[in-house]
Amino acid sequence: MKKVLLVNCNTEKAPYPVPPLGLCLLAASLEGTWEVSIYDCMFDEGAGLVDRVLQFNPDYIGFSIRNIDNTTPDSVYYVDDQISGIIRPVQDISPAVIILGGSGFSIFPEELMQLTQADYGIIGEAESTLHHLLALLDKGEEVFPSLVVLVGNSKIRGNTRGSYHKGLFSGRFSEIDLKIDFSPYRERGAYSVQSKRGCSHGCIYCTYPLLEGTIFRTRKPSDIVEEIEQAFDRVGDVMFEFVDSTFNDPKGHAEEICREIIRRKLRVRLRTMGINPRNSNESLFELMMEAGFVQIDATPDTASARLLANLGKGFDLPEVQQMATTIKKFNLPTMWFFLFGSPGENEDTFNETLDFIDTYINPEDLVYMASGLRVYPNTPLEKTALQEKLIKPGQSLLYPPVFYFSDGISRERLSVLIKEASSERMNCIYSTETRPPAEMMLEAHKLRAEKQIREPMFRTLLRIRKEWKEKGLV
Ligand code: B12
Repeated sequence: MKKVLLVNCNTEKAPYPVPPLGLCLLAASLEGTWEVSIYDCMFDEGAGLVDRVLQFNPDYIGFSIRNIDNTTPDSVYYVDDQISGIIRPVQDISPAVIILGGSGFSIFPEELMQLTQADYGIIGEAESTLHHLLALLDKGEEVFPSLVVLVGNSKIRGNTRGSYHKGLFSGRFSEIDLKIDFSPYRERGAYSVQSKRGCSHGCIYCTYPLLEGTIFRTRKPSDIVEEIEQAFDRVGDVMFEFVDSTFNDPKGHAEEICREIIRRKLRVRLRTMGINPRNSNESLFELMMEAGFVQIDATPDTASARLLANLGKGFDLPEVQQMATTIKKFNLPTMWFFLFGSPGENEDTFNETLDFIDTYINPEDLVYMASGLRVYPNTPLEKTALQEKLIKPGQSLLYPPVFYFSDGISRERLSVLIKEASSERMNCIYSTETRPPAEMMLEAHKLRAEKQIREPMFRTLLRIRKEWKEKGLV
């Protein structure tokens, strides 16, 4: 049996370390046909990787490139370190066939093929494509031309980008904790679960439809909950996190998942990223609370009716207001995300969003305020950036990253306004404040341990921040 080593190149620990769900799913789809092993660089930055390669002697090595940069104008750029610290040292000592993939790779495949000189790359989800590619390589066959594969020298062969996003994905269980050492993720991280793929929304800056396809492809709620139950039986009390583009799309699926969790009487803690205001109502939140949701993210980006339309969010202001009212009513801990500077932003629209924050958001909830929209290839925002001559035709957007700012308000003025707003409001954080100070973190851990506090960390931190501000300590 030939051997495959899958390498997680991601070492970013903020806002918390995320386990390599995609690699675990790939391993699940290859096991049985190949001997598969995963090397996770998250906690040793790849220090033991070369030794592992020498010992395991794989025929194929797949590198997962998830993060390119942290998408803020004062960017952290991850690519150079991943190439020089992780990929290159392996290429120097191993004759194995090198294959790239992952979400970051899929956004910038041509550039990353060129920078790494890898043998193959697969754009997008890869369970069946990687299986197919390895089978052909095993047989020494010429690579099937309709595969979504990039062949060396960044020449694209049979690039059918997007067309493979139609069928259901295999939906195998990731069994993350059986494939990697999950223990370091337990404390701050979460056990990732995917309930669907695809996103049929059209937010102008977003890569999700390009990465996952534009059609929601849902897994059976009973499978999803079975996966959670089995993982819970093995790992015990840990936060389970849905990593879907939006949790409550298509309408009704999230409700079915919650009902299944309730039916099985699981006592799990759950959190999720995006909730679509359009499909949210009191009965959804009631079910989510009963199922075990202890934290959600809300990402309307703006509370200006005009900007919601400009951004192509697919929901309107009354729907955001109604969702916020429901969240407050249920006191469901929520991290809110606002993104300033989008097309049409000016001081009036900025103030509309601030009014919304003051009127609708629970002051115990965190409001994250960022500015500047990262321009990604093949998005509507890229077209706008071209029309407005922010970028040139053919310009690579990998590095340096390009950020879009509305010409209705200067970047500097926006920064001043956000700074003011976040210093006047205890729960608002400017995105440049990436991590809480170490002493505050320590205090929060102490308090939580002493008082057995189970609320989300951000609420504890916000309380300490408020106390310290009142005492003039920050
Ligand atoms: C959920 C999510 C989060 C959650 C993660 C929660 C969790 N428990 O995992 C949170 C909110 C915490 C988060 C944080 C961040 N995220 Co995020 N996140 C996502 C999201 C929506 C889904 C990721 C996911 O789990 N997908 C499901 C798995 C199954 O898919 P996958 O990993 O992509 O794997 C498949 C394929 O890529 C491929 N594949 C993967 N590896 C390999 C390897 C090989 C060899 C091959 C052939 C194929 C292959 O096959 C897999 C199976 O089909 C993506 C966008 C998206 N729609 O993909 C952004 C995304 C990955 N995040 C992104 C970023 C930037 C970040 C942050 C840096 C943001 C910040 N400023 O803090 C942080 C970094 C966190 C960290 N520690 O690394 C970017 C990365 C690209 C970029 N611009 O750099 C993305 C793509 C969004 C975007 N802006 O375009 N994120």
